Amino acid sequence: MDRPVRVFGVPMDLGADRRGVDMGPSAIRYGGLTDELESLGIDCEDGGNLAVPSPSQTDPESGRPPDGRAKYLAATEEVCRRLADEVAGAVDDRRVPLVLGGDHSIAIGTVGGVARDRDLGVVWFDAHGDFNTPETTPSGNVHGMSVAAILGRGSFAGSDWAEASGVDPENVAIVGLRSVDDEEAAALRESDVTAFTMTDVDQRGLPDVTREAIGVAADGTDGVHVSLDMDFLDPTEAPGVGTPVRGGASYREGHTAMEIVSRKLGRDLASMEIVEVNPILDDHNRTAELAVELAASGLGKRVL
Ligand code: HAR
Ligand code: MN
Ligand code: MN
Ligand code: MN
Repeated sequence: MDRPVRVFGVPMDLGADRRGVDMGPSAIRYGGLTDELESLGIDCEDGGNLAVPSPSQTDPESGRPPDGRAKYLAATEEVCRRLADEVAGAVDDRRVPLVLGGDHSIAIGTVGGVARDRDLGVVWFDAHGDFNTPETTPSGNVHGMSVAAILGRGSFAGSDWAEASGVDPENVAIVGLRSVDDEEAAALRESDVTAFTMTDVDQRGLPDVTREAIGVAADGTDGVHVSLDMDFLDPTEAPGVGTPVRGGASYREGHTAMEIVSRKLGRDLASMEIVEVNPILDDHNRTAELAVELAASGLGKRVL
């Protein structure tokens, strides 16, 4: 890739039940992210970590919507606002933001920042739909609501921090689904979001599905954000995630998806984020090292 990158770490675990994802940015950096990208000739600057309050210092009920549940919502909002500002700053400096999680709630901030100056499409690789709202969530965990928040669904409607202006559901595609709650599934079906399950991947093959997802996100937009939840991959390859689900993408499929992202999007790749790495549950930093490999593939690494 010929554009410079700015990396941000967001040690966020307020949106997930398990502590440990807050250490994801460290593990991915330790896995050699900057060196790997520099070896590809990418100008890679580290913008450091955002400050994230600890759950023990934070009131989980603060910001709770009247008819729903969303733990640590006020604190999550505050972090996402700051992240959106940082990400928008990178875009102003003509750097591609590469955001490291942390749990997937941070996507609300990343997308909010990147979507500020353009019509943005989103490709979301995930085992989960992240399409719950405070009204439908079975857990109260905001990382299971980030797509709904970005689109301003449920009680996220009208909240400027969550509803990233410019993102249309017609330009959002999710790939890799295999764990979706009942009400969440109904909401996804009636929405204009394009959703590919692992059954679609089995039947059509990942390259075909990935190309269609990118087409959906790029259609009529000024750029595409790629959000990679590491639980998109099968737990045999990515054991260090908070909520592993069997039946995910293989090691090669992970690379193939990212290679297609890089080839097909080219300069339309607006930003990338890699989330849900949990080093406490990992096997010798294997998941973080895979995150580094996938970032490299997504940013243009080729075998030949
Ligand atoms: N659907 C469940 C919930 O909303 C779990 C989803 C969260 N897990 C993730 N997100 N890692 O991708 O609570
Ligand atoms: Mn997710
Ligand atoms: Mn997930
Ligand atoms: Mn639009």
